[in-house]
Amino acid sequence: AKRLSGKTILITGASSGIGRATALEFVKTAPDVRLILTARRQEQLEELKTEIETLSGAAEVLVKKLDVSEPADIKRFWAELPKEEWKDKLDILVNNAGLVKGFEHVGDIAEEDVNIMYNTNVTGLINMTQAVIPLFKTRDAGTIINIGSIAGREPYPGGSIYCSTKAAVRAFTESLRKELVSTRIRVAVIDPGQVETEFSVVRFRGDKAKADAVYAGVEPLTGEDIAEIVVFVAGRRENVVIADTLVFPSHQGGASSMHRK
Ligand code: NDP
Ligand code: 8X3
Repeated sequence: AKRLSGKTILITGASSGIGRATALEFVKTAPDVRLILTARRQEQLEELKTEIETLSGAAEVLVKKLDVSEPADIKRFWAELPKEEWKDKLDILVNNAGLVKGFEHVGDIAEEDVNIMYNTNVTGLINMTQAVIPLFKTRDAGTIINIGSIAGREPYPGGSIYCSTKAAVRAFTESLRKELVSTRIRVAVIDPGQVETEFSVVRFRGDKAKADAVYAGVEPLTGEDIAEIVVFVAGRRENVVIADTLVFPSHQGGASSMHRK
């Protein structure tokens, strides 16, 4: 808690699921954190800000609408972010924004779905990272935590695009960590297995019944479970890098190894 006290943390995709839970977990761990909460849905972010301010009077929260899949929007975001108060103070970036669309097989995947997954999960994460690296290098400090997935390690049929985006996150993260070995900047990837969030509702394009079926007879992880790990990774002594973490619920042994009751 002491190590995270007063830290400035930027979270992408904070409007739901893991990102939202991560914001709350940082505040529970260090009540005086300073959070920059971003996503496309501003209303959810404003609600989260109110919830955080009720939880801790000492937390500072800045809400910013940001679509990471749009390079121009990322540029606008950084240009508008108050320099001395927020940008120059940034300590931690959590690249969490991401999504999956559909289960179609190669040959049948809509171009729009390919683009939204790559532009969000890969290009968005790269662009956000490129924006903070110069800041972190100037201070020879900073932590980048990327949310990957078991899907990046174990590709499955019907997941060619999503799985390959998460494999890209993994490779990008590893190159970056190696590029930064002469610095004090930390780079981590956390790969969750099955987590119940809005993830499957988005995958099935709003079909709640299909999304619920994904979690029938199993006990998935919650956003809070992953949030606790993000905050743990961020809160280690500055010389400690928890480089790589794979997290399953107990019924899961791999992307397609699942025990159902
Ligand atoms: P949710 O759908 O609940 O949350 C996804 C978040 O990403 C939302 O806040 C959404 O906000 C945001 N987001 C999506 N597209 C964009 C965009 N273009 N720009 C900015 N923000 C965006 O799912 P999860 O919490 O589960 O997902 C979080 C991360 O965890 C993702 O990277 C996902 O791939 C990964 N993951 C999830 C697993 C799971 O089983 N749930 C397992 C392994 C990894 P908004 O719509 O407001 O923009
Ligand atoms: C989410 C995990 O296996 O449903 O990243 O794609 S999986």
